[in-house]
Amino acid sequence: PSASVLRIERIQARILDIPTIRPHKLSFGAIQRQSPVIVQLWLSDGASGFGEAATIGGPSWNEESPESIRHAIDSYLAPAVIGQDAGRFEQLLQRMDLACKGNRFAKSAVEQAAIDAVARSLGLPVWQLLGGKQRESLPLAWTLASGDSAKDIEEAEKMLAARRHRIFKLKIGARAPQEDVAHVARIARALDGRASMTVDVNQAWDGATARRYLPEMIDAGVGLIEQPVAQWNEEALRQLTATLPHTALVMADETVCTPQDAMRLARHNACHVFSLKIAKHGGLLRTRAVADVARAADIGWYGGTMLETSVGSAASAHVFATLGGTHHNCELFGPQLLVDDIVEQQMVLSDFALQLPDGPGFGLTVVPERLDRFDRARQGLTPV
Ligand code: MUC
Ligand code: MG
Repeated sequence: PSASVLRIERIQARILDIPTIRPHKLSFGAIQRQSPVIVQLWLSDGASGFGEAATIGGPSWNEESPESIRHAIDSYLAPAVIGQDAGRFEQLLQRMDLACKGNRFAKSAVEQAAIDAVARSLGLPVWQLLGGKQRESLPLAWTLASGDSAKDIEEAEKMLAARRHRIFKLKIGARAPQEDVAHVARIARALDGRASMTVDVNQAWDGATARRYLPEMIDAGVGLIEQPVAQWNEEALRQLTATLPHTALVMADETVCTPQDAMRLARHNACHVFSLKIAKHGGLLRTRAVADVARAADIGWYGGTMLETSVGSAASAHVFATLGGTHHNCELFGPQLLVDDIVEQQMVLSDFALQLPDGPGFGLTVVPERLDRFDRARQGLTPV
């Protein structure tokens, strides 16, 4: 073996608990804290890198939870990659796939940490290792999810005045659909053409409800509709994509995880846009694979989030910056929804857009004391 090979020496995964600045209400429940799993990975030359896997509400967004992620890493994924050449990213993914089915969030955190570590060791930004950047910034959406129209309008006005966000995603699906229509219409009227609006139903509706109520939301001004029906309900997604007014686009989120999911959706013309998320795809390389299917199928992409800290958000920003094709903005606002962060300096937000960091690795510096402060084992908290 060549002396320049960077071997993986050690991997540590810890669960942090960080409160949100306000309750964040989704169709399946409200969250008041995030519990990201932060992975640190050390190389034989002494360099180290970080990765992150965050879920929303334990295992209620999909099957993985902070506890399952840490368990998969400690018991199966770390043993599969320790001692291996960290720079062979695809081979690391294959070894992890052999050792462990599914568990893509967990694999994503390990892959991120390996890529960050190798990039730092080489003194290069991660976007450089992924093929080079095509953009310096990404327009950044904010999610209005207090559950209260007046509070949401006040929050949106503040964001507009501060020139932070003019794209708003509304979380709906918890209440009766008529109430959601009224809520969306109130916000749309108040913002009156000054912002664009997305609704995310997080799988709450059946096909009939979606067909009945989405046209009213589109009339009110909604331009992007995210995961209106259950993850499995591709037939309803397809019908909506074919029949809704052309002023709105249908976006798959929970339904599009693997490149094979992407192929199936593309073959059936089941959506206009994929929400890309490094966690659900299983890392940065798989995110690029899903984005490649999107581009080949004339499907657009949106830079999605699982409400990560700055570590996972920067990892996402790096891969999103390398993508071509039609993009529909990003929502990497996790750091702003949390009361505190684990890095020295967050990514810069200016003029309604997130600016891509340029330093080595993901371009941010993790503060070890902050990891300690939020570490679940030290805080003595229990799962959500
Ligand atoms: C989701 O399903 O998109 C992203 C933003 C937000 O508010 O919730 C998430 C999850
Ligand atoms: Mg979503």
